[in-house]
Amino acid sequence: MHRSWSLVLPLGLIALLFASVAEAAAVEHTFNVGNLSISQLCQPARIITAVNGQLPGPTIEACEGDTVVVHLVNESPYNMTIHWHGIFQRGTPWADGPAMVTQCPVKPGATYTYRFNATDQEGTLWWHAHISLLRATVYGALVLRPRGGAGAYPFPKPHGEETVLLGEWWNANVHDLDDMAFLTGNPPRNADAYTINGKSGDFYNCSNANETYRFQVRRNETYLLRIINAALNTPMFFKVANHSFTVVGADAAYTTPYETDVVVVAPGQTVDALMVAGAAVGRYYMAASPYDSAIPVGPPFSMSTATAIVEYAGSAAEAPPQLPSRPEYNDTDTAFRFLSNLTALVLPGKPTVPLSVDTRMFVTVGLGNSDCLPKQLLCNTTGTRMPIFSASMNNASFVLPESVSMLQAHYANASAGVYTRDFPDRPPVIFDYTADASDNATLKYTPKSTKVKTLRYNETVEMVLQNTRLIAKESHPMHLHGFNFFVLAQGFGNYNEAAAKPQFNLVNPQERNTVAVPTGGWAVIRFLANNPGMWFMHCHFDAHLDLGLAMVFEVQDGPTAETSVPPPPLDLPQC
Ligand SMILES: *[C@@H]1O[C@H](CO)[C@@H](O)[C@H](O)[C@H]1NC(C)=O
Ligand SMILES: *[C@@H]1O[C@H](CO)[C@@H](O)[C@H](O)[C@H]1NC(C)=O
Ligand SMILES: *[C@@H]1O[C@H](CO)[C@@H](O)[C@H](O)[C@H]1NC(C)=O
Ligand SMILES: *[C@@H]1O[C@H](CO)[C@@H](O)[C@H](O)[C@H]1NC(C)=O
Ligand SMILES: *[C@@H]1O[C@H](CO)[C@@H](O)[C@H](O)[C@H]1NC(C)=O
Ligand SMILES: *[C@@H]1O[C@H](CO)[C@@H](O)[C@H](O)[C@H]1NC(C)=O
Ligand SMILES: *[C@@H]1O[C@H](CO)[C@@H](O)[C@H](O)[C@H]1NC(C)=O
Ligand SMILES: *[C@@H]1O[C@H](CO)[C@@H](O)[C@H](O)[C@H]1NC(C)=O
Ligand SMILES: *[C@@H]1O[C@H](CO)[C@@H](O)[C@H](O)[C@H]1NC(C)=O
Ligand SMILES: *[C@@H]1O[C@H](CO)[C@@H](O)[C@H](O)[C@H]1NC(C)=O
Ligand SMILES: *[C@@H]1O[C@H](CO)[C@@H](O)[C@H](O)[C@H]1NC(C)=O
Ligand SMILES: *[C@@H]1O[C@H](CO)[C@@H](O)[C@H](O)[C@H]1NC(C)=O
Ligand SMILES: [Cu+2]
Repeated sequence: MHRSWSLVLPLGLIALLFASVAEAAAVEHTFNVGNLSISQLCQPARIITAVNGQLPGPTIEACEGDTVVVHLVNESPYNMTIHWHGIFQRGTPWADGPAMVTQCPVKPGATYTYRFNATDQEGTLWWHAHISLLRATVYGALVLRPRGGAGAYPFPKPHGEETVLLGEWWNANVHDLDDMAFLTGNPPRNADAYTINGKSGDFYNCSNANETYRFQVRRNETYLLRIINAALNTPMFFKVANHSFTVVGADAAYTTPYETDVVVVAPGQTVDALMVAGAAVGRYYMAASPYDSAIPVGPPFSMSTATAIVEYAGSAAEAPPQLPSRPEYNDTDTAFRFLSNLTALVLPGKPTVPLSVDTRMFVTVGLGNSDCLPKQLLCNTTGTRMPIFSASMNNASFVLPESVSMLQAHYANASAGVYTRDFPDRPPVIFDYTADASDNATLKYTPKSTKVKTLRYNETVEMVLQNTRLIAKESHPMHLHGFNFFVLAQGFGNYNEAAAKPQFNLVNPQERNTVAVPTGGWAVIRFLANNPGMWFMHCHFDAHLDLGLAMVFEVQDGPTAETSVPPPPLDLPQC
């Protein structure tokens, strides 16, 4: 069975027509990635890289269990890969997408077909480029509805649904920014604007009506907002003036309904929230404003606010919208209250938190310094070892291999020269991770390497993620490919097992693919390694990923063909 419906008909109509179809279907798209000329913020038109001429790119709509097929046609001048963020890719590790981890890039002029099943997940995910900084403009939503359609949600069926993609915009070529960042050894500069569905809204120096996204509602109806943080480096506070939300999902896992008037969403995360259009008929701003958790303060960032307009049917077209109050940029209390209070909606047949643990890891995450690389300018001009800005997990600063992808090396049983199996379970030195006095040159120094942690099929892993004060504390959004994990507990300061264990939620911990480790704090996660392959774990700030805040889990094959890495697809790009 093979229906290319999504290419032909409006998706909303499709969802209605096929809501009662119970069998799995194929959802097929062609993604032409190429140049798009676009004018934003009253700048002269510039050329960006985009899918099918759209910013954000097309939404993929599927039902749980469907097969998703996406033909990537690279018409851009850059190497390209696409990651299906949050999809488990069980049995399809070659379709995960991170460049040089599971595949070599798709070169300009080349094609690659991603094929995977959206099994055992419902809710909101997304897709994005996983190479250079190109995800700044190459991204879109991936919506997974229950088999039975919108009537089968574990909450009352909303009257309407809306995807709300939060992003960042640069008045620059982001690929060049990435190259420059590498050459200078500094992170790329911060964004010029935040965006909602690609548009920055009414509060930038140059704004016009066509740069503000509008969302039409009818009074007293309920809407499901699928909020996705696609920004490269900025966690966001999200509010709608005079409206509150009931959170019902996060990272495509249902949550216990949680009432709030502010949603907090870190890069890589999604939140599904119901909003009742229960205010007076009128116009209200949706606002996305930054949460900057760096202590002491990091590089300057834009304190601006992206807005869109929630417009009630019957409101006077030009009535000035209400603007919500926004949390301060450094409001860690509000961020922590939201992020730590979510719990899973426990449903029959859904996986629950593993109660026994095979492998325990304690992993520091943070910034540091490394020696510059020969290709970098500092080394080049001085000819000596100069420190460059860096980041690491357990003091190992990750670099991607260049000759072959890690999954190809794994499959060919040829890891030599590509990666080593010595990612440590503990940091090399135990110190006061979060104290200002710990920010010394010895502790900051971190060597570059390509280390993996090897797991047996079906091992259960508990990982404590501990942020450090090296250079700055910061809430790093840690994303794991190939799995969801359960978040058992979170807190501030140095992790203290004796104090933390009694607080572990082993009943209904939130299930996620990305956890924002509290700034200067820790989070405890558990997952079941039931998915053979090479799975990237990394900070979802692109600025930190490039600096090496990453590692890879190598999960060995299980006993059967279904539990083993299959042969690569014939069109897998070669380096
Ligand atoms: C795309 O834009 C780049 C400039 O950013 C240009 O060099 C290239 O020729 C363009 N490619 C196509 C196919 O138009
Ligand atoms: C994906 O789903 C199809 C149709 O249900 C099935 O034939 C195929 O084996 C599945 N693939 C994997 C890798 O599970
Ligand atoms: C608007 O321009 C002023 C002056 O150039 C600048 O200080 C301010 O940050 C800008 N605001 C936004 C939202 O870009
Ligand atoms: C957006 O509006 C401005 C004037 O406000 C106009 O010059 C421009 O062409 C419009 N752009 C699009 C894409 O409609
Ligand atoms: C919305 O609900 C309120 C309170 O229940 C009611 O007074 C009002 O008439 C309703 N408005 C519409 C447009 O249905
Ligand atoms: C919206 O809320 C603000 C306070 O946050 C209040 O001043 C205003 O009157 C409200 N507007 C409406 C239309 O309810
Ligand atoms: C947030 O920053 C402001 C200054 O911008 C400062 O006055 C305030 O104390 C800070 N709040 C916290 C919780 O650090
Ligand atoms: C959420 O967490 C905070 C601690 O950060 C706690 O004070 C609060 O009571 C919790 N519950 C709700 C519903 O916010
Ligand atoms: C400096 O860069 C140039 C051009 O990339 C290269 O030819 C030269 O070998 C580099 N020098 C050092 C010391 O790495
Ligand atoms: C840095 O911290 C380490 C570990 O606490 C300590 O051994 C070392 O003496 C410190 N170095 C300096 C220069 O303070
Ligand atoms: C892996 O674990 C799952 C459940 O946790 C179990 O159903 C399955 O039999 C296990 N497989 C192997 C090979 O251990
Ligand atoms: C594209 O990727 C290939 C490896 O597949 C690499 O050799 C080449 O340098 C890359 N090109 C660019 C422009 O990064
Ligand atoms: Cu980070």
